[in-house]
Amino acid sequence: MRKQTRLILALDETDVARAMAVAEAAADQLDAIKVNWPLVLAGGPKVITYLAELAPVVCDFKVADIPNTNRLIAESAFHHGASGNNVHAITGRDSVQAVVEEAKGKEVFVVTEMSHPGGKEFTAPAADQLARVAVEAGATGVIAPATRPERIAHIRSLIGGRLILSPGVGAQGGSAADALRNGADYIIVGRGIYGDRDPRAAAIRYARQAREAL
Ligand code: OMP
Repeated sequence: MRKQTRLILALDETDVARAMAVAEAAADQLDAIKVNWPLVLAGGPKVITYLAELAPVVCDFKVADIPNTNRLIAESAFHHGASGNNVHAITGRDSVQAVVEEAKGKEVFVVTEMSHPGGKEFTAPAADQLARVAVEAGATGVIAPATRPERIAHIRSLIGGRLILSPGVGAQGGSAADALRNGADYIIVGRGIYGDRDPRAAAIRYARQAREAL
């Protein structure tokens, strides 16, 4: 993905026409667009192909299955135009490895500690191991929580120069500046942009916050 604005839009808008309008309005402020099940279930996989014409698309399907099933999901996402996929490592190193192999040089991000309150329950205690699996499996980077920026700094210390994508800015209470200053490469913002009455203005605002933090 690009590394210009450091802003990734989480396009979880389920009104497909509005989602496309938001993406078009905000595209020049974005380094990537992340799509998750809500939009893909609403609009079908062709939304990946369409959005990929506007910006690099990361599929956030949080793939978490046996290696063969993971590989099949990743293959389809890449086939439809994704430049990256994310994956849970809780299912084990071989499951992550299968996606890295299928990516053939495209991007793979491993979810570590999750940003919501429940993320503290199971993912936080396992975060160090999950981050190590990301490194050992050759993933591009990890997902780490803007809601707990000190955890971004800790995870950074485990993964060296790999990328950190950080969700939880805006609606979940995290700050762009804190995430980036603690080692995130990108902030991920969903409702803070697509939920705004003026998504383009919101994207400009988050991109400015990112620029001023660096
Ligand atoms: P907002 O809370 O609306 O900004 O959206 C955050 C986006 O990041 C959603 O698409 C979530 O599914 C995703 N996400 C998290 O919020 N927390 C995580 O720990 C991991 C992710 C993710 O993997 O992207």
